[in-house]
Amino acid sequence: MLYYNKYSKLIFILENSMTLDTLNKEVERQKRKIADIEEAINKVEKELGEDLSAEKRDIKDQKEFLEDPGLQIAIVGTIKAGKSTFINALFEDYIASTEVTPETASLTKFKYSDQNRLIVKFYNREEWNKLWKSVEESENRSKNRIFREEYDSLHSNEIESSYIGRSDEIINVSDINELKEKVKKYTSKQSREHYFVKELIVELNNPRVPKNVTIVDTPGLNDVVEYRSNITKDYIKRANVVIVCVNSTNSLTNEDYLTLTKVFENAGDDLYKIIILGTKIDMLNKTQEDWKKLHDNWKNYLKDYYKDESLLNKNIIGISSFIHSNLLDMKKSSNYDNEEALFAILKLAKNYGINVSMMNPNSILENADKIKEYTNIDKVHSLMTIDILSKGIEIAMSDLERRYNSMITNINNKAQELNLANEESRKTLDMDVEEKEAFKLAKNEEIKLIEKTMDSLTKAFEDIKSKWLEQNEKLKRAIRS
Ligand SMILES: Nc1nc2c(ncn2[C@@H]2O[C@H](COP(=O)(O)OP(=O)(O)OP(=O)(O)O)[C@@H](O)[C@H]2O)c(=O)[nH]1
Ligand SMILES: [Mg+2]
Repeated sequence: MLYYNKYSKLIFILENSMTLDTLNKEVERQKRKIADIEEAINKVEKELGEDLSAEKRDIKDQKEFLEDPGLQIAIVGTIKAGKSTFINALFEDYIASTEVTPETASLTKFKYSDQNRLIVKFYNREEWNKLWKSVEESENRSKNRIFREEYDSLHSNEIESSYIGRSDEIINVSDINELKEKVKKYTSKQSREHYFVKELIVELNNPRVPKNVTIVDTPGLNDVVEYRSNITKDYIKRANVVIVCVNSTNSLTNEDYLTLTKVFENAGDDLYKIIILGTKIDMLNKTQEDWKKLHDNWKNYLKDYYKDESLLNKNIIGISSFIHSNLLDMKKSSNYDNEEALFAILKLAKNYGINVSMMNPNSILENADKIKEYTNIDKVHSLMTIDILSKGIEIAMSDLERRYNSMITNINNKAQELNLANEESRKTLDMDVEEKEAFKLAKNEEIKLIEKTMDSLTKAFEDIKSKWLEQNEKLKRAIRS
C-alpha cells in the first residue's frame, strides 16, 4: 500500500509537471510568434498607412494574458450579492472588505504565497479621464451625483495628483492585521484612496487559499460608474472559471440575468466552468423547502444553457457565508454574544432537524461540523480546489489556445482584406497610362514586399485558422441551440 501511494503520487507529480511544462512552452511559443506578427504589422502599418489599431489591441490583450497565464477564478455578481463575504468564508478569515452598502471598488486578486504581501496598481491619467467621463454620463442619465458627492466629502481630490499615474506599489506587511487594514484602504468605497486603485493583488499565506490559482473579488456589476462595471465585464472574458453570486433572498433581478448571460456568452462550450451560488440561504424562512423552490426555478431559467442536467444540480449551490464564518468564530472564542449570528445558526440548524437549543448554546458547538456542512462553503471549496484545480492546467492551456486562435484569425482576416485592397489599387494603376508607368513599377516593388510579408503571415495562420473555425462552428451550434 505504501509503495502504491508513493508510486501514484509520483505519477501525479510527473503528469502535472509535464503539463505545466507544456503550458510554459506554449506561452513561450506564443510570445515568439507575437513578436514576429507585431513586427510585420508595424511594417504594414507604416508602408500602407493602414489603421491596424484593433489588431494591435488584440495583441496587447494577448500579451497581458501571457504575462499571467495561470488559472483565474472570478467571483462576480450584482452589488451586495455577498461576493466578498463568500471569499472571507472560503479563506476562513476576514480579508476582503464587506459592508451593507456598496463596498468593493476595485478588482482584488487573491493568491497563495509564503508571505503576506500587497501589490497596488493605480489608474493612469488616460484611464482616470475615461472614468470621469463615465461618471458624467451616468450623472446625466440618472441625475444621481452620489459618486461625485462621496468623492468630494472624502476630499479625495486633494490626493488625486499623488496617486494617478503612480507606478505599482509593493507593500510588505508586518502582520495579517496590517494587511487587512491596507485591503480596506485600497478597495473600500469608504476610503479616500480607493478611487485611484485599478487593481489590488493580495498575496496570502493562508492554507485555505488554493495554490497556483488567482481568486478575484470584483465590484458589483451594477456599479454607479459604468467604467468600473466594464472593468469587471472585461475581466469575465479573462477569467477561466466564473463563480456567480446571486442573492437567494431576492427574486432574480434584471442585473442578475444580464450577468448570467454575459458569463454564459463567454464560456463557450465549457459550462462546467460556471458555478452559481445562491447566497444568504440563512435568511430564507424555511431553508430547505425555500431553497429547493428557488433551485428548481433557477434550473428552469438556466436549462437552455446547461444542457447537462447533472451540471444544473451540481453547479448551482445554496450557501451561507455568514453562518460558516460565525460558527468558526464561536468555536474559536466560545462566545455567544453575537445575537444575530446565534439566531441565524439556530434557525438553520433547526430547519435541518439538528437538535440545538437556545438554552444550551453548547449544543451549537457540539453540532458545529454538522451545521457547517449545510452552509456548503466547504463543498464549494473542494469543488474549487479538487475538481477545478485538477483540470487547472488543461483549462488554462485550452483558454490560452482559444484566445490566440481568435486573435490570429482576426489578424488574418485583416491581412486578406489588405491583400484585396492591393489588387484593387494595382488595377487602378493599370488603367492609368504611360505617365504612371514609372510610378507603377516603383509601387509594384513596394506592393510585392508587403505581399510577401502578408503571405508569410497568412501561411502561419492557416492551420490555426482551421482549428479556430472548427471551434467557432461548435460555439455557433451551441448558441443556436
Ligand atoms: N445573513 C447573511 N448576510 C450575508 C451573507 N453574505 C453576505 N451577507 C451580507 O450582505 C451584505 C453585503 O455583503 P458583501 O460581501 O459586502 O457583498 P458584495 O457582493 O461583496 O458587495 P459589493 O462589493 O458592494 O458589490 C453584508 O451586509 C453582508 O453581511 C450571508 O451568507 N448571510
Ligand atoms: Mg464586495
